[in-house]
Amino acid sequence: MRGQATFVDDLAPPGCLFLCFTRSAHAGGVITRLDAEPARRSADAILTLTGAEVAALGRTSVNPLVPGLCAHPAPLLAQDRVLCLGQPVAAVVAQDRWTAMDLAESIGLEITPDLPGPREALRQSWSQGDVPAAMARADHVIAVSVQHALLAPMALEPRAALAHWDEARQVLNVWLPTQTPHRARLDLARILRLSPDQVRVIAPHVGGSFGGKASLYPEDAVVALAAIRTGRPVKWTATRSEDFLSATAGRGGRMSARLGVMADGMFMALDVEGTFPLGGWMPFSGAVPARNAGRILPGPYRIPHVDITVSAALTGHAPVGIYRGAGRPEATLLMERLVDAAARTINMDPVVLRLRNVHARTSLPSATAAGEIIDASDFPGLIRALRRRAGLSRLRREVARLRALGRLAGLGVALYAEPCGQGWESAAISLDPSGAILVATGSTSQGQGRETAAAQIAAGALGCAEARLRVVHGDTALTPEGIGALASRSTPIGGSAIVKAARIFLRKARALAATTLQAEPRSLVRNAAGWVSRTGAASLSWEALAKAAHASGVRNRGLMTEVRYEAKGEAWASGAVVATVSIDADTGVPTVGQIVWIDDAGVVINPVLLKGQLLGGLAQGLGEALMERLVHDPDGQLLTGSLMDYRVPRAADMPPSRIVSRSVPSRMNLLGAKGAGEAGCIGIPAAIVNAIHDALAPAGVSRIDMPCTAQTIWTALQAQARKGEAR
Ligand code: SMO
Repeated sequence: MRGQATFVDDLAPPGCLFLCFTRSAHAGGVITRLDAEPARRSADAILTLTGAEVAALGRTSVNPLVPGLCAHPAPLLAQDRVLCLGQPVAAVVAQDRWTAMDLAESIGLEITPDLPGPREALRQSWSQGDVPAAMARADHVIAVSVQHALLAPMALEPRAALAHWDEARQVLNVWLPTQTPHRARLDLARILRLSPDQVRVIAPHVGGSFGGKASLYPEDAVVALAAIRTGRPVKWTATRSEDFLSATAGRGGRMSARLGVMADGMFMALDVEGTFPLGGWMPFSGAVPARNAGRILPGPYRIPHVDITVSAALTGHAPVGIYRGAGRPEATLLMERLVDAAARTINMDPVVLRLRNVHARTSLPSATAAGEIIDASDFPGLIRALRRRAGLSRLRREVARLRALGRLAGLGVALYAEPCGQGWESAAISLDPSGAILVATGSTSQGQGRETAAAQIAAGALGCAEARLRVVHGDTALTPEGIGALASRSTPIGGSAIVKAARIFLRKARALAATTLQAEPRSLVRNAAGWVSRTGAASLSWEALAKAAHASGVRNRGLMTEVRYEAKGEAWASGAVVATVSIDADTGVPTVGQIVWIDDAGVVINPVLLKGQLLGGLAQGLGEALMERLVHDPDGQLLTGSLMDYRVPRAADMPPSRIVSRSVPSRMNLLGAKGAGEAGCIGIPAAIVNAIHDALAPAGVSRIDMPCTAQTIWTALQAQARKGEAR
């Protein structure tokens, strides 16, 4: 940790101006007065923009992922009415951020509140078999309903944008902390009516994203427009409060399900209804959480009859987008709550019940009832490993001991299956004149160490030292058009693209080396320095090959290799988690005793980076389970607009945890890798919440929604105690 990273806010080009937004203080309504004159008249305001100035420009974009989806993109600034709390209504550019803030506050804004109520924008269903008949045949029908809190993705670095119009070249340069620079470039070009060639997006060091920086924000485009209009560099950095108010949130869905179970524990039928909030407009990936929550059910379990429906509706708060896990935590928590509730009903060990219903290792890859193909995975192996490695029976004895002492203690198990790494990614490899090998990836780094993993993957595939490699990423001018870092896809897909490019590059390099050495291509082998003939008589270093290639005058003499790699299918990561919890009966304070987690991320590239990803996800999963919640009052006002009110986990909150890798290689990509970044947010909350329900079951409490705070638990305990007294 050296403090030497350069984030967007650290960039301060000469003459840089600052932009601030005037935002809606209402969760919806009609703009009855917008008076920007105080700012326009001020000598300090270099530019003032309102909805009128941007009306003719484009809007943000929405991925039409779900058939029949009704897209609600955002205008750059509110037009006539505000769509949600925090929506930007006007922008002012000044010499410095404090002046810009004062000027933004000087703008007169009156809104007649009008909260339209939820309006459905998408709906999707998956169906197989005959659910009503199977439910009728089932010995038990278990019902579970889960309400997810709305969460803040909470990257350490808030949103920011810096833009500069290069008048001489007629190019717009935009520095954005983004997960998807190429998509941002295309969006900006379309919105601002420029050709994509005229836009360059650069993501410098990014201080975490977690889905919150996956889609272009209207603010980003306003900053770019201001740069074009002023001819000066213009920067905006969101305050933490601004991010709470107007950056995309995550989760917030309600999942209700019925599971039909036979007396011997076999799952027969699953019936699910999920409803998700969208906020006031839809970011690019707005449909993803609802769609993922539906399509990955029933997760690791074989269930012959399923009916799954998810829908999402516009609401009056900040837009909801993907957040670490994006629908998978919702599907997983639902299934794992159902399985535990079923185990309680039929009085069976929840671990045995899981073993009875999971897909067998030998039957995978295969299709789920929802029509998705689960990658090679070993669910029974994960459960057995959990039993062994976690010492499940020892943990259970400990819980029993605490219960015998009259304490509230519980143990929760969760199993998850997590599709990740779908679609394509790009990579380009070239040899520069010095003999260095440039590896450009369409994927980007958000601080999770992509550069390191990419270098390792390239060095392995090229058979050369990492010192020879230079990894280029996050700059649309220097990397081939790509997707970016999201959906746990960077290693499985982005990494495989590098492998594919490396194979082609090596073939071309071998041919060129053979020509240069006047040898047969097949007589050459690679070593760390370059190429050498099998007899050892002739050799050509990468430096010499670079000279030969560049002397020819043709760019790299054809060595430059650019590929798009498309995965065969989705890599499904999976895992099993056990958590123990004790609860203080007087205060409701829950304490996680320990977590043991067996994770299958497929072939592991870098164990240190993997551990970082898993631990980070564990922390955010813990926050979701126990602490985090964005709260709005009935008028739609945000009550948790700062870190004083929105509780994120801190180092001291981390429970003792053990993470064990147990890899089954993916069959879906060249590396055999699966995703890892989101796993912690998927498996950890389900295990903790199951442990809390296990602890509270003896007290008669059967439903606690996340975050399972002391207050929520205490209130539920009190309600049960009153019920007991009434009897
Ligand atoms: S929630 Mo992620 O950045 O796909």
